[in-house]
Amino acid sequence: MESFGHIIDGQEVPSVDGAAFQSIDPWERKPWATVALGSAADADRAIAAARTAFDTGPWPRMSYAERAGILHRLADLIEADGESLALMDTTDMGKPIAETRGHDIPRSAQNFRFFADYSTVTAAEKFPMASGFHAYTEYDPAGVVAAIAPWNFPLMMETWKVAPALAWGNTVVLKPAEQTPASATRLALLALEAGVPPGVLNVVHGYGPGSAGQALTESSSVDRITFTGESGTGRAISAAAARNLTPLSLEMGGKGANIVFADADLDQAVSWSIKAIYTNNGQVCLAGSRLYVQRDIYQEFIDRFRAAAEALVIGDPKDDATQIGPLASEEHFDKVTGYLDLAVREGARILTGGRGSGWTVRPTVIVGAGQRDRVTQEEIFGPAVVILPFDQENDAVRAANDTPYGLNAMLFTTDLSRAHRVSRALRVGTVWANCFFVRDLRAPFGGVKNSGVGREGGNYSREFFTEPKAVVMNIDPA
Ligand code: TXE
Repeated sequence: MESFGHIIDGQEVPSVDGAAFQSIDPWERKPWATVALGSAADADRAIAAARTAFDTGPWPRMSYAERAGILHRLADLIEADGESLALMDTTDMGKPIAETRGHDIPRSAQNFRFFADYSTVTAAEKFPMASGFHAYTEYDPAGVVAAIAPWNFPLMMETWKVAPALAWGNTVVLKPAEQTPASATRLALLALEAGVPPGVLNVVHGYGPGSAGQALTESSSVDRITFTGESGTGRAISAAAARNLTPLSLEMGGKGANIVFADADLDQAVSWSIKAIYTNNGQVCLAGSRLYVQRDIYQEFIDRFRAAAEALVIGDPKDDATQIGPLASEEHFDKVTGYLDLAVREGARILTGGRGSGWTVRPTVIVGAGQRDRVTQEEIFGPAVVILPFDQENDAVRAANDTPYGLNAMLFTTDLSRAHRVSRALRVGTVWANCFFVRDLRAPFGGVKNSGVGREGGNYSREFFTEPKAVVMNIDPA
C-alpha cells in the first residue's frame, strides 16, 4: 500500500485528527493507497499557510520571469516523472495508460509552460491620456486560490487550475477529488523541488460536503474558487461563495451534441465520433454523448459506428493496448449501468454494449430513445452514446440546443457555409467542426447554461486569477 499525506507549508503531514481513507484501484477493485482524510481543520491549516505565503512570502513579489523559470523547471520535472504520474492516475481511476501517458501528463507539463510564458508577455496595458494624465493597468495576483478538482482528468485538470494561478503570483490550496489523490500529492512535492516556496502550493485531501472541500468554499480567507465537477456541486459552491462574495469559475457537466450531416466525410465522422464518446470511457464533460445523424446516412453511419465501437480493446488499464478500462469507481459503475437500465425502461434499445466484467462497461450504443428521455437529457458520464436521426439542419440545431447543458458541440460536414451557420446557432462554449478535443490554450474554455460560469484559458485565466488595477497618474502637474 502506498500512502499520501496532505502537503501543507512544504511538509507532507497527516490530518489533524489522524483520520485517513483508502483510494481504490477500480481494475483490481481493491485499495492501493492510504490517504490523509482532511477535515475543516486541515483545510484551515492549508488556507493559513497559503495566506501567509501570499501576504508575506516571496512568490507574489517575484518578477514574472523568475516565476516562469521555476514553473518551467516544474514542467521538466513532470515530464521526467511522467511514467510514475501516469501510473498514479491510471491506478486511481482506471484510465488507460496510453491516455495518461500519451495525453494527460504531457498536457499537464504544457499547462505550466504555457501559463509561465503567457504571464510574462501579457503583464500590463497602458492608456496614454490626452489631458496630461496617464493611465495603466496592473494585473495584481488575486490572493489565495482554492482549486477543487474532479477525478476524470486528475493531474491535467489540477494543473489547468494551478498553473495559471501560480504564474500570476497567487498561492493555492488544491483539493483533488477523493477518488484520485495520488498525483496531486506528487505534483506539490515536485513543485517544491522546482523551487516553488513552501506554502505556495498546498494540497488537502478529503471529501466535499461537510469535509475539506466545503470548508475551502466557506473561508473568508480565500480570494478565488475554481471548480470542475457536477452542476449540482457547482450550485452548492456558488451558494457558499456568495456569503463571502468570493469570485468563482465553474466548469460543470455536459451533454455534448455531435451532429453528422449527410455530406460529411463518413470515415472522418465515424473515427472522431468514436473518440468523442469513448475517450476516457466517456468520463469526459466534453463527451459527444448525443449523436444526431442525418436520416439519409443514418443506417450506414450506425453500421460503421457499431463496428468501430465493438473493435475497441477492453482490459487492464495498465496494458498499453487497452482503450477501455474500468469505470472510475463502483459508485460510478452503478450510476452508468443504472442509465443503461433506464434507457430500456424508457423504451430505447441497447444496440451494442452493456455491462462487462468487474466495473467495466462495454462501448454502448443506445438507439430508439426520444429527445426528451432522461438518457438523452442527462449526463451519463460513461461509454454510452444515444444516437438519434434528424431530417433538416434546423431540426438538428434545435435538438442540439435542447438540454440544460451547453459546454460544447461537434459537427461534421463538408459544406463550409453550413459549418459556420450551425456553429453560430449552437448555444455552447466550444464548437468543434470536423474534429474533437483539439485545444489551443489561448482560447476561452467554459460553458453556458448549466455547464459553466466564466471562462479560463489565455487572457480569460488572467482576468480570473488577477485583480486588474487601474492606476491614473497626473504627469503634467501644473
Ligand atoms: O462530482 P463532484 P463527482 C459529473 C459526472 C459525474 C458526477 C458526479 O456526471 O458522474 O459529476 O461526480 C468536490 N464543496 N462530473 O461526485 O461531487 C469533490 O470532493 C466543495 C462532471 O465526482 O462535483 C471533488 O473534488 N467541494 C465533471 C469535486 O468537488 C465539493 C467531472 C468534484 O466532485 C463539494 C467530474 C462541496 N459541497 C464529474 N461537493 C466535469 N465537468 O468534467 C463535492 N466537492
